[in-house]
Formats: sequence, C-alpha cells, structure tokens
Amino acid sequence: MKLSIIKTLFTLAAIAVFSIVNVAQARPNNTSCPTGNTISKTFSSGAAWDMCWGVRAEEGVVLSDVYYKPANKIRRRVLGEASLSQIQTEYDDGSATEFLVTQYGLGGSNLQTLNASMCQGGQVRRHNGRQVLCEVTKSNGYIYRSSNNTRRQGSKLDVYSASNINAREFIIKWSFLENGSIEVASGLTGIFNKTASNAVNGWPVTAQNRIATGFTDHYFWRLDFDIANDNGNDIIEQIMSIPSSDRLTKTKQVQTISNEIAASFTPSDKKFWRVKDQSVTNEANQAISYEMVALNYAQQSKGNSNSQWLKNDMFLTQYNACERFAVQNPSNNCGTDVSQFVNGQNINAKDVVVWYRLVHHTLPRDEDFSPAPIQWSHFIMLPRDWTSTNSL
Ligand SMILES: [Ca+2]
Ligand SMILES: [Ca+2]
Ligand SMILES: [Ca+2]
Repeated sequence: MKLSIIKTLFTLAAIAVFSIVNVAQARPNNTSCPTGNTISKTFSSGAAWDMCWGVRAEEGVVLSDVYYKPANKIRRRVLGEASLSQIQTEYDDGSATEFLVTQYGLGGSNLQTLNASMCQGGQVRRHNGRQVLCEVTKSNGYIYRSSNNTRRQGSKLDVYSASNINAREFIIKWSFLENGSIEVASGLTGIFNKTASNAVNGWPVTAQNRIATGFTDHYFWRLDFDIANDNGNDIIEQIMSIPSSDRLTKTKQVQTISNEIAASFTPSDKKFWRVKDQSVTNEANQAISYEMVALNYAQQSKGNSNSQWLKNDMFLTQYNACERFAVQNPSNNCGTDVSQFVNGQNINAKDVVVWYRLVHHTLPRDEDFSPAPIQWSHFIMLPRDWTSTNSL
C-alpha cells in the first residue's frame, strides 16, 4: 500500500518535471512567405526547393522555411531559418576587432544593388525597391557516374547577395543542389585598405608602397534546422569514426547530444554532427537527417583574443528567439554571445539551433590590389538517409 502511494507520487512528480522540461521555446511553425518573398525551383527531374527570403539591417539576407522535395518523393522542411549571424574581424597587428553584422550591418545601405550583369541568366529580386538578391539556376556538372551508361548531370539553384563594409565586399551565396545538398559560402573581395606599420603583421604591397595588414574573419552561421513538420522534436548526434591503435581499422561511435554543448572538429578522428527528426523516416525506416560537412578547415583557429566564443567550432543550442547574433547579442534577457547560449538546456528532441564558426585568415598579396579576387569560405549541409536510395 505504502509502496503504491510512493509510486503514484513519484509518477506525478515525474509528470510535473517532464511538463516543465517540455515547456521549450519553438519558432512559430509558419510556412507562408510574405508576398513577393518566395523563392522556388523545380528541376527537370522533379526535385525541388522552395523557401522564403527577407532582409534585415544586421544579417542582410535571411532565408527561412527551406523545403526540399526529392524527385518523386514528399516535400519536407529542412531549415526554419538560416543566416550569417556575425562576422568578427581580427587584425594581425592588434587593431580594434570589428563585429561587422552588429556594428555595420550586411543589410541597409551596405547591401549592394545588383545589376543584371551580376545575375546573368537569373532573376534579380527587389527589397525596398532595390535589386539586392540574385536567384539563378546553373548546371552543376556530374551528380554521379559509374559507367558510360550510368551517369547524370545535375543543376543547382544559387541565391546570393553582396554587402560592402569599409570597402571590403562579401558575397553571401547559398547553393541548393538538385540532390538535396546545400552549399553555403562567403566570398571575400573588394579593397583591403588597412595598413600595418610592421611587416610581420602583413605583407608588403610593392605597388602601393605600404604594408597591407593581415586579418582573420570569423564567420558565424546560424542554422535553425527544423526537420519535417514538427520543429520541436529534432535530435543532434555526434558521429565519429575513430582509428584503432594500430590504425588498421576505424570504429564508428554515435552519441546523442542531450544537453547544449560547445564542440570542435577533430579532423584526424572524422567527427561530424547531424540533425535528425525523432519520428519521420525514409522508406527504409531510417531517420531523415542533415549533416554538417566542414570545409576550408585549414585556417580554423581560436583567434587572437582569448574570447570564449572563438574557442569552439560548433555551438549546439535550444532555440531561443532572442539569440540572434553569435556575438554582441543585444538582449538583456539573453547571453551576449554564443558561448553563453550554451547553458545546460536539453536539446534531445527539441527545437535545436546549430551555430557554426568558419574561419578565414587573409595574408594579402600583390594580386589582391585592387580589387582582391574572391576568396571563398564554404561548408556543406548534406542529407543523410533523407531518401532510401539515390533519388536521382
Ligand atoms: Ca522535426
Ligand atoms: Ca541555452
Ligand atoms: Ca530548430
């Protein structure tokens, strides 16, 4: 008797705790774009992408409600919202660090007007009467080939804008491939004006008779994955393939990330993360997911300062509406930077957000003057088990 009362009390307590834990914030599940702000593309195979776009003074172009439809399959949501949530620039000579998104903004008058020549074969979209976004379909070469009779070329939808800050120009490009991959890139070009007094902090630009300062850009991408209909049930897994001590085999290790973490890539172990839905599966009963593929890892560094938010590559958090910028977040009720967003909240079957820091160091060269040829920093979001076989 006593035991059953204790059991009942325990169950009630567990339900109460579960209910409290379950009161998690989620982005409104709103899938209709503001009028004129829809981008959609159906390829000849039947594969398709559609999404909303908008412009903010700080982040510039922001994409939302991004859906992928594989050929002959169901259309499902991949991302709730995606943006470049900060660019932190550090100079090699110790000049003041700049926070480009919050101090200057990728939007507003820094968002460049694109003429037709910058969007050949595509369509330039307007914001506040100005042409600011290019949407263009391009051939993407081979998707696969296994013999002369088994081969296929594919296409992609490119969506890009340009922002100019202190004469440096950033081309922000999202490529949506017919096979479901998303390639995200920031291209740095424009004019490198900063001059150093000591050659060890830069490179002598002979034609200009000055030392161009070296600098590091830390790009912080905010990726609010919202897989399928339910944006409150996503799970993040860390997957590693760890070499044996004799290095003759690799052992796969899959770990569900239960609570918010700040993590880093370890290329020697092949470590990556994927966001999967708790319940939706492909036709072969595997959970549908997208994984993060890091590229341009060579310059990943912890920065010149001792800043906590520069010490990790990935920050995996529970959605919080006031957490907009990775660094210099203004809200009083939120942490000011992404390292503070990681405060122990549960992210197992929740509305999760992935923050990815991608680093690019520039040591200028004569050919960069002027303007500098574009240097791309990019990464890929790759479907894993979204379809049970190659849908193309
Ligand atoms: Ca989901
Ligand atoms: Ca948090
Ligand atoms: Ca989410």
